[in-house]
Amino acid sequence: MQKFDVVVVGAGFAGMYALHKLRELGFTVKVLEAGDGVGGTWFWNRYPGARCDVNSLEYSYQFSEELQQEWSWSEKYAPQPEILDYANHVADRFDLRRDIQFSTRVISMVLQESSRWILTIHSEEKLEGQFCIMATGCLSKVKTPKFEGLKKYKAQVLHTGDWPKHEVSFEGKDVGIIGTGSSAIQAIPIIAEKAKSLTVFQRTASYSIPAHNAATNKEYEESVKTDYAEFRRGNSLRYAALNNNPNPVSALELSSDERHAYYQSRWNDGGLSFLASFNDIGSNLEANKTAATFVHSKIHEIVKDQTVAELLCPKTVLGCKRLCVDTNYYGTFNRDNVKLVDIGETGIEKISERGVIAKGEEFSLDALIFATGFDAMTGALLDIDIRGNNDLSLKEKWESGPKNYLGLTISGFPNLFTITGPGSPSVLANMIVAIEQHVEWIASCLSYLRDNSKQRIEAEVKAEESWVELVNDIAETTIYSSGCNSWYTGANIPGKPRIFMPYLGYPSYVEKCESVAKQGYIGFEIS
Ligand code: N01
Repeated sequence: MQKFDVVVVGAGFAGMYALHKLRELGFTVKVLEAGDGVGGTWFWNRYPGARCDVNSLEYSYQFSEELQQEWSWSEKYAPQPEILDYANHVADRFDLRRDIQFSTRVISMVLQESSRWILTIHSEEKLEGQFCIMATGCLSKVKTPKFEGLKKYKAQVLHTGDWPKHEVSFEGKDVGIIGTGSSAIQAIPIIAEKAKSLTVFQRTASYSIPAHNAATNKEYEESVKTDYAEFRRGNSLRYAALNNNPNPVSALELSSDERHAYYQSRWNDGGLSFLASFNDIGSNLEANKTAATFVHSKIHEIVKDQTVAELLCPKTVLGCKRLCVDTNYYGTFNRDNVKLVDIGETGIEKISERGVIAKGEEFSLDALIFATGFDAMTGALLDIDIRGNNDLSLKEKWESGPKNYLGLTISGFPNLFTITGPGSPSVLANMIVAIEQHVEWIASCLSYLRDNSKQRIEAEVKAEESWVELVNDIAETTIYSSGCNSWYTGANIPGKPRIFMPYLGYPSYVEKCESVAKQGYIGFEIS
């Protein structure tokens, strides 16, 4: 059996950096990756229109000054193929592939008395690691609803989160898409241009802000690159580690005309910074309503058929489900070949041999796309049979929701780390920034253990309980506790325990992680 200091599961941006960083520190590392290439999210999500909605100059690694200086993004919001190229470039530039085993799915992980982990992969081959790092991603286990009749459906079935590598042609086809979250909102305008017809099955309308994507502004790029480190430092002090130009003013302080004008300027700028228009959109429902009303007015302005416009207007709290960013999403519903079927009240009845049955009608389709999202944050971890102290499985431990310490470690599962796990800023921060912070914290922790001749680290139950309470208490002060059915809370998966998973506020999170380390890893048992 091959033995390593560290086994990393996943070769997305988290696993790649973990490998680089730990190898640099002299640890022996093996990365196991289910796909046949690096890139994680950007490897699997190849649907038409997939792109990042964080500015490219921010959605990139900062650990290497040379890398961030030499790489140039072609657009403000990079398209999926370019992000995948970047991931491949990083893998080559830092010679990562020699320590990554591709096409390898981890089936189980069992803790030994020695506190080392034995991992079994699909071929039943086993590997041993003193430490394991789960870099399995927050949005990597796709969710396909179990619609009656799906198995009998004869034509093409696709999922945005597991899109084929080859180009899929929709030319001359009647296409259906289920879901109107971020993935669908990006795919719908592109598919509509190609397909004979596109039927969109919407259960809950989403708020979407125009991206106003454009070629990279070279002057801006140069100004950032003049002092990239300072640009990154400034971003790391912001709530979501994004350069989103937060306005420190309450939405309720302005007159309605002033507020509208301000929202309009943010709408013109485009993108996620719309959420930072005022300082209380995320915490005060009345303030939030002003933002929602503004977006509703834009939808009614863009969409010609006012009945369709009204159906596209979300009735939920803005930002409670993740805000979407689009290019011509609402405008696409003005096309003659696009039909909106609102299934909010009735759901999808079933799938027939020919297509979808909803609202008593059969929609005959040549291709059916699931844009139905993911079993987020915990799905990929619980897919592996992970067994810690006394053979306790992670599934049992998290039966009523994920519990961990710092979003990084789990009591009962020593020597195991989760990158961007539940209980950490992860999906509510710039993911790459959150990933680098986690990798660096873990790397320092492993170096500390090595320098002090220690073999084992485990979160204390008490520290874990306080952490879970803190994550929930913070969420309670925000609009996230307003009860919408978001994947942040597990509400998109039938039967999944509902608990708000991310930690809100990147800077305070980092402070806490650093303070724990400075105090000799307080809250951990080390031996
Ligand atoms: O998934 P989603 P996604 N019957 O869960 C519907 C990131 N991302 O893949 O809301 C009918 O958001 C569901 O309806 P409802 C980003 O963080 C980023 O789009 O549950 N419909 C919803 O409309 C994002 O949030 C980028 O009522 C069903 C949709 O399917 C996350 O990934 C791009 C259904 C799922 O939406 C996930 O986005 C893409 C059912 N049984 C994704 N089940 C960028 O960076 C589900 N739905 C731009």
